[in-house]
Amino acid sequence: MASVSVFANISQAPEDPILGVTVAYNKDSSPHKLNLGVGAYRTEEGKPLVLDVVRRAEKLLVSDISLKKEYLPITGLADFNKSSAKLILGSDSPAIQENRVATVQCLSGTGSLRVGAEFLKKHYNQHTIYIPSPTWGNHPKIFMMAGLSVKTYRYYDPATRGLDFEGLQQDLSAATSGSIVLLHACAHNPTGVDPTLDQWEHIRKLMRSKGLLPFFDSAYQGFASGSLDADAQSVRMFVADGGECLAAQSYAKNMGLYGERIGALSIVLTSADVARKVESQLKLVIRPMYSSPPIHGASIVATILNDREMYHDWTVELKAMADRIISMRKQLYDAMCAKGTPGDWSHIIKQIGMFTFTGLNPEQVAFMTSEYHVYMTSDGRISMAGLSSSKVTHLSDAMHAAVTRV
Ligand code: KET
Repeated sequence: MASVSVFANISQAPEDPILGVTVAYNKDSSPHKLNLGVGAYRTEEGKPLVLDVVRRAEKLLVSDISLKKEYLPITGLADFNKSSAKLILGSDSPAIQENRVATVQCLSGTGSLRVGAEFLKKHYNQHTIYIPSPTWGNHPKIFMMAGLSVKTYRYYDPATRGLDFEGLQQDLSAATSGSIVLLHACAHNPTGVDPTLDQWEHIRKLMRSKGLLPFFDSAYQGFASGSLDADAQSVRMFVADGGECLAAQSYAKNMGLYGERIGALSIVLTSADVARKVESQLKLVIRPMYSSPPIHGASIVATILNDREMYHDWTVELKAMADRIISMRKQLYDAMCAKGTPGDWSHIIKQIGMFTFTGLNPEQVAFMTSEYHVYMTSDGRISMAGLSSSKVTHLSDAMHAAVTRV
């Protein structure tokens, strides 16, 4: 047999800008190494966390011998879909009561975005999607791979380290009518900057007046404010006006179910008749991609969402995660102030959600990694959820050195 591969000319692909940070971290043998790359929650001891309520749900599932491992329907577990729609739209949502929502279980947030994108490419008359600048690095790739054309709208102003509300409004006003607009439901990644409710209302009016189609990415519900309802307000404002929208939900972060790959896509429509037809078409999108979704994660989520006591216990654990992140912000900010590091670091406590968008440049990030074994994405984003009290001094030392020496 010939020893030359038919793939001999293939080129080595670069690591993923976010998940590749963990690959590099794993190769580092330093005892001081710190992974602030991927947005994954760690305890004060720096350990991954499986929520207590998730363990309880899993015990119930394992001991229930009536449960089978049969294929789920193409659309997923019905109980899961219903509860997921209620979680994002509100339990009293008229759209749900009127059967105007088509919900399908998907492979976490990413899979939900991809299924939504494939559906839009096939059935929507506009193929341009506007995403914020900056945004989660996988967004442009997901939408491009689905065949949509990706444009950006201004979102973040580095000068104020806040929302570029003027730029956002100008860009959305200039968008072709009917275009799709990707919106982060809360806890914008990577900037940690969200519009106020008042600004959301302006965005809603502007988008509706131009017939722009909202596609919400909700990967951090509960992580921005600690409240599931407060973090869904942006989506609910758009649904309350009776108009249509899409929402991709992930349970990776808020239930700590990262590797279970569990999420949902909901499409809110104007009538039950259209919702039924949309659901039938979503099945045709899903079936040739992965046939039907996995059962375990959906069963965990459905168990928790459908049991009053477990649901309550989840909200308590979620709030505790959100609070620990807020406490990390305060500790890091205090440490930077105590050192007198040049610059204004108040954005560390003003930004919300899992990340701080530090403003550090790629050279400073590279320096922190090589000299201090601190791993983070090259855009200067740090996952506050990966930090713990015992590591704050190390991180602030690294940041101080980067700012004063690079
Ligand atoms: N949307 C946003 C905004 C997001 O930050 C992530 C994940 C996802 C969707 C998808 O998550 P999923 O695990 O498919 O439910 N973000 C983190 C992890 C990653 O990049 O995959 C991150 O930014 O670190």
